[in-house]
Amino acid sequence: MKLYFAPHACSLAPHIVLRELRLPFELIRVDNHSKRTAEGGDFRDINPKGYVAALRLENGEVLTEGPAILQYLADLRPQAGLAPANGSWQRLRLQEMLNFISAELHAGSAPLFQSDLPEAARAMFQARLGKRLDWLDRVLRERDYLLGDAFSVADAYLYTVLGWLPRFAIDLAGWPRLRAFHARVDGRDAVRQALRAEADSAPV
Ligand SMILES: N[C@@H](CCC(=O)N[C@@H](CS)C(=O)NCC(=O)O)C(=O)O
Repeated sequence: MKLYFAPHACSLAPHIVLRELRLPFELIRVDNHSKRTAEGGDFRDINPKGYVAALRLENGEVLTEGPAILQYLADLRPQAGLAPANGSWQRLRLQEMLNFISAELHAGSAPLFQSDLPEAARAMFQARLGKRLDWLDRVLRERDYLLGDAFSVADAYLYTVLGWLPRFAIDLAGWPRLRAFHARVDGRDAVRQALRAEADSAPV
């Protein structure tokens, strides 16, 4: 398997999960501006949508979209418990959470990466993000991880997105349970290894 990634982008979530599951994989860096890959090709030949993450399987199939990749990986090693069984009610709870992170946090924060975003729009997106974080902070009142007491692929995704907040001048101090969650996940071996590998990867 090959994971196409850009450092600190949303591809960090499947990267963490690959390491949590101890699956064999190759990490291929992508320059998100030039769209060149470390293999020397044009990334749009791998994912015509032009964005990471993309997972190339041994059979040549390329899977894109974070929530789909995360569930595919978890199902390769169901005994690791990173996703509830397909068809179960709890699996729907996972999908509910992945969609929330994808649509409300990930897509909701994307405009804030633009330095030329008008101030009024920036304030509006920040306020909306704040409401979503309020809800998550309440969810974490009763549990250490999004689905309960155990780490799941949704936690890898949430950890990744929370890591962007300082760039938007959003301080997790305002959401103490989210801050504790971030610190908890940050200490996992797979997370430390993934961050180190991304930092050590050569620019394309
Ligand atoms: N819907 C996609 C969004 C992926 C996405 O936003 N990727 C960003 C990095 S976090 C990217 O590669 N952006 C570069 C671009 O759009 O040109 C998913 O959930 O996987």
